[in-house]
Amino acid sequence: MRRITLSRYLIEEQREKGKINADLRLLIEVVARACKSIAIAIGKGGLGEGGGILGEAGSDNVQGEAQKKLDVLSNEIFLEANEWGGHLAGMASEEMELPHAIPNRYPQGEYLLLFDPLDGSSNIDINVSVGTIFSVLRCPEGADPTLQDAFLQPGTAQVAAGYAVYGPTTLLVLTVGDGVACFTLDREIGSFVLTEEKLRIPEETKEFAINMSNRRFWEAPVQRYVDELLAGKEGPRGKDFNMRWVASMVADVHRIMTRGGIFMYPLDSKIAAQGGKLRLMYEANPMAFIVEQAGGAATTGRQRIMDLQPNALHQRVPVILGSRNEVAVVAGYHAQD
Ligand code: AHM
Ligand code: MG
Repeated sequence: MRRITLSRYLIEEQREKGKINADLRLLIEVVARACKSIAIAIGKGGLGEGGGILGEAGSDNVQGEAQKKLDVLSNEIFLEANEWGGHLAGMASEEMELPHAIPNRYPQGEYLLLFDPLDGSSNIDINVSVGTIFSVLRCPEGADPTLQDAFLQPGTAQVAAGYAVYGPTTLLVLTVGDGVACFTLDREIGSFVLTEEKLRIPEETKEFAINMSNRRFWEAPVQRYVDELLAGKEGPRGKDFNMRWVASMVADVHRIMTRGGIFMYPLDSKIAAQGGKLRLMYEANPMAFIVEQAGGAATTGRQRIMDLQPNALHQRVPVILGSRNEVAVVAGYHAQD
């Protein structure tokens, strides 16, 4: 069997398909290398001095959430890896209030990189899958990449997006707008190797993912939709549904990429003032790009996620994504509301 490493895949996307240029190829390779370093750090767990890299960092991030040592470390790994290559104009991270300027001593490139270095970090201490999510935009001509305005582009402007899942195996799932490919980290040779060339999300599903403890705070269309799923065979949907919730978006989305399903973090009255739970630029947009490239759909309930015009770097939005037909049912209930 032909063994295709990430490097070879990217070279083919560049040379044969003309989908990416050399700078974007370098960018993705550097991101993949950073993900490998994060995978190694996570694998060390509680080993080492002072309980290793598990536990609290003793600081809060820009959203006022307590940071874990691994949140801080993963963020540093991403910044350091991506500063010097000359492919980036700037970076923005879920963990930092403001965009990170590329130091003057390095050349600047045309791309902007946005990332959530360690998503689902409340799962670190219980040894459940966590992940990294990233999104790539072009820096608009004349824009200042040290200011957030340069980054406030709709999801449709993304040129690449991906996530790494740090689970029993480390996976990298990637789109450059040419379908979605999945790579598995071969730990013996230290390379990501192509294991799935064109991921497709089944249009139909019998599985849903939502944090049910928020049920009483949801809006009416989401309550109606989930109630109908729970009613099973005897209800209006006429079939039984199964529920899964890892509470790690990357793990939940990866399950949907693999066997279908619908993932929802809708608006609820507790978080209405902040617009939702998940971040548009670091979570919703990259996942929406990946899901759509695999034949699925992603909406806030009222609007396609990738069409949203962002108004702030750390903006939060409702997220409903996955198997296309199920997402259409929920969007339909919102339209009737
Ligand atoms: P984080 O970026 O602070 O880790 O938060 C995002 C995570 C998602 O991975 C996950 O889907 C969600 O928060 C879980 O939320 P909850 O704990 O409310 O179920
Ligand atoms: Mg996150």
